[in-house]
Amino acid sequence: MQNERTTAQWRELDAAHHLHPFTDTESLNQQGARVITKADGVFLWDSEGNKILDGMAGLWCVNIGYGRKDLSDVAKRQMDELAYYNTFFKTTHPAVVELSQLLSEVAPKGFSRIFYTNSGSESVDTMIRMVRRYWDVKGQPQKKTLIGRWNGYHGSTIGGASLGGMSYMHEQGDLPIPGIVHVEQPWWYQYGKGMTPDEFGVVAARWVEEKILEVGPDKVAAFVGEPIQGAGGVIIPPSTYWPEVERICRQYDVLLVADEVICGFGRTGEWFGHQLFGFRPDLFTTAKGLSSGYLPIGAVFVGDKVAQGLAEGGDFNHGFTYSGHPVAAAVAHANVKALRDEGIIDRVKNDTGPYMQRRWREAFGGFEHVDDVRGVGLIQAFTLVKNKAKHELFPHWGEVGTICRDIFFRHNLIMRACGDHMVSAPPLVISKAEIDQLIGTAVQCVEECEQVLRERGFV
Ligand code: PXG
Repeated sequence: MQNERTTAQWRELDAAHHLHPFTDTESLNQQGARVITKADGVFLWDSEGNKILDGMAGLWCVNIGYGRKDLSDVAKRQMDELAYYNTFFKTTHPAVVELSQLLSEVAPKGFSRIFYTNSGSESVDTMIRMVRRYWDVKGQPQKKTLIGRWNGYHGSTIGGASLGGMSYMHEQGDLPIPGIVHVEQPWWYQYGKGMTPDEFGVVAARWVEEKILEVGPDKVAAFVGEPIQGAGGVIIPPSTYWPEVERICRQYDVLLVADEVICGFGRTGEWFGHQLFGFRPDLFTTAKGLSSGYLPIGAVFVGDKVAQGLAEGGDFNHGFTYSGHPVAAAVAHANVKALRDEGIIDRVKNDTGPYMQRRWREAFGGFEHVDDVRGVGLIQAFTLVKNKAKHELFPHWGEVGTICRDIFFRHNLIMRACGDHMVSAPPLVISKAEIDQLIGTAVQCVEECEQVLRERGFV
């Protein structure tokens, strides 16, 4: 289809009719969007024939890599057999049953029940309704408040955007909704001055306790966090943080929720990010890597305690037309099975992940304006800073990141700027040679970026 029109025509029609997410429409339309036409493995091609290394796995989701014909074959077979049926009124279908069994096998023990959605945002909104319903059933209907974190990201629906801590989202549309409050993120580099990371981890966890006490433990339903904040710029909490948060949640009878939309399905080298940090959530939300982005599907993994509580309440009046969609479920099943049976997640943990992390630190540790070089598995980042010794950031957060991101783009490497954090999360099937290529190009780009910063008087 893409060959029927020229790039200029695609751009013109896109500008005329397509509203893009998180985009200043006028400025995009002046520039024209980049038209992506095909993909294979870790590479994309645009309509001009450029081959682009996708250092972001799409939007942190194409864990299995592009171009897996076995997944498209499964989709076709399922569409031919049963393209759609719902799971509302006492019906089910083989695709959703098979997927549910497989997910309960790859999940930690005690997560044997799964509720389906179509996206991460819907998973988060589903989770919000579940935890509130849980406390209703338990006879504590006043326990309604959820605690999220500043700079956390939980999606774009009204619930997800409220729970997330992106103030530029809250500013549009009177968010957060009532019953959602935030605590500061566990970002040692910025907030942990004078403390070791481990000391800071405990201090940051105690912010959760302070908020619980401020709201009143009898009113707090849940604390929700990404094991590693993704869209917030790959903020990896110190190892002391999550165990202390878990202890606090147990002490005050507050449900603990991990948002695994980015960390889930192997990104950190574990199946789920909470396993890396050694804590046990009561529920966790997923999407993205569940189907590697081949079709939209999300899932909430409900721990036994909450599943039991919800069951005691009879009907849970929530669900989507496409909850457990057969084609999405069949593709997710094939994807998860391949992640497991082809040893893709094991490789991230034991081989390509450690290789990436070693090379990443060697490559970026020496730059004058790059600091906090960090990562685990195949999620990594560094921060562009004005002064390393003082941990001093640039004054207009995001300005330098955008300059750097545009340089990457020109060099046909996709990395994401989250403010001045430069982040990468490639498909989990990336080879060592491709990691070398990614890092080689990125180093060139950062050299160019530092040069531009000097020329333009930023440093
Ligand atoms: N939770 C987390 C942790 C996420 O990262 C969502 C929920 C929402 O998922 P959906 O499928 O509704 O988008 C996300 C999504 C970025 C970026 O620019 C990150 C996300 C989505 C879009 C862009 O880093 N994460």
